[in-house]
Amino acid sequence: MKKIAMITGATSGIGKATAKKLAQQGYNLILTGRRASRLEELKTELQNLPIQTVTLCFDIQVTSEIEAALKKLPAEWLNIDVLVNNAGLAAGADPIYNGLWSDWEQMIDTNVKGLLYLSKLIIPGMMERQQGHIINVSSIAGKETYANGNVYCATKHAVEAITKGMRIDLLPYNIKVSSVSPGMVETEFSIVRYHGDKDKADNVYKGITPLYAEDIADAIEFMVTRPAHVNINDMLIMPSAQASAVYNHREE
Ligand code: NDP
Ligand code: 8X3
Repeated sequence: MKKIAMITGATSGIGKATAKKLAQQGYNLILTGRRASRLEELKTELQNLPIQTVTLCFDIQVTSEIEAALKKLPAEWLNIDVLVNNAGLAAGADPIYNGLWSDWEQMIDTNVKGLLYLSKLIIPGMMERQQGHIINVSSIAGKETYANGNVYCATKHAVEAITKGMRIDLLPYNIKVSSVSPGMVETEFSIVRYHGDKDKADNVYKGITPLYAEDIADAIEFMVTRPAHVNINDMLIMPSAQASAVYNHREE
């Protein structure tokens, strides 16, 4: 019987790259995101591999959407072995006195509340089966705070605390809890952060070789392929040209 991995935010970036890696590892996949056409494209891309893929289209900010999507899953698909809580975003990069309520709400509702809602629905099945692995995608922003990062950093600091809390509470149930904490990864992240301003987004990676989504997918693949007695608590992964959230070395 193949293992099942659910990956949130699989329509782009780290989630999409992780889906491809775990497909190569032989996992059956539940792929989620809001953009249905992207989910279907990825499903088609994976169709030649000897795995099965189910797509669930929902906004992780909306509990009723999550519940309705999970209700559509056939019972055997509810035996989720690996949950990768990846869906997330930064919205805006403004000093605290200029931030938009709507950006703050979107980040908190997605990165914190969405991760919690979905996890709460998946964890009981893992507890019943006494088996599971949850991987939360955090960030260097979960460990450091930088200018204009205020609320995004707060959400990722929350992810760090939730990860540690989950690990403690799920200890008796043989459920591993890990996090992966990347520095700069070139995905759609900065385009989303700057509300579609491609020039601003390109500037983020100017003069630097950033991480690519596949680098983080590699780390997640490593985590899920450790023996049963080994848990990788956290991996902090940076581009070689980035020493911290604020120190970068850029070529002219
Ligand atoms: P992308 O923008 O490329 O991907 C984000 C994914 O999250 C998309 O698949 C998107 O799907 C999904 N998503 C966003 N909002 C929602 C929502 N409301 N409901 C459901 N799905 C949602 O960025 P990344 O791949 O870079 O980001 C993935 C994770 O990695 C995020 O948690 C981010 O904070 C974290 N991270 C990113 C870093 C970077 O530099 N890129 C560094 C450190 C951490 P859709 O729009 O289709 O709903
Ligand atoms: C995304 C990376 O540097 O914007 O989490 O915090 S950063």
